[in-house]
Amino acid sequence: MSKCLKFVLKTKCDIKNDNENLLKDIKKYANEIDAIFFETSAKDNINIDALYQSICFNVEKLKLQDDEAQIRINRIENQSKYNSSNCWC
Ligand SMILES: Nc1nc2c(ncn2[C@@H]2O[C@H](COP(=O)(O)OP(=O)(O)O)[C@@H](O)[C@H]2O)c(=O)[nH]1
Ligand SMILES: [Mg+2]
Repeated sequence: MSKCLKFVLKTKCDIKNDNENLLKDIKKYANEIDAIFFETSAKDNINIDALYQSICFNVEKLKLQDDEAQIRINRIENQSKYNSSNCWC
């Protein structure tokens, strides 16, 4: 099963924005699509490290989940092999 991580970024957050609802709407959207949200500024170096750390951390987490899922699949497959022949040989 292929999985993907989703990130929503409000970039250039150093720039003041008068639209008070904008941030709320972006966060709501991120939440709706199950994405991780960051406000970043390349210019002022805000949350750039945190963003990359989050990517690495969450990729590792996904890989671990995949490994655990594979172990469960192997267990089920081995179990059905045993059931069909009633023998391991
Ligand atoms: N104020 C501000 N300007 C930025 C930032 N990042 C990029 N820019 C400016 O946005 C313009 C487009 O740059 P680009 O690297 O293509 O960024 P993109 O707009 O995110 O694709 C350039 O004039 C950059 O100097 C930021 O974090 N803050
Ligand atoms: Mg660009």
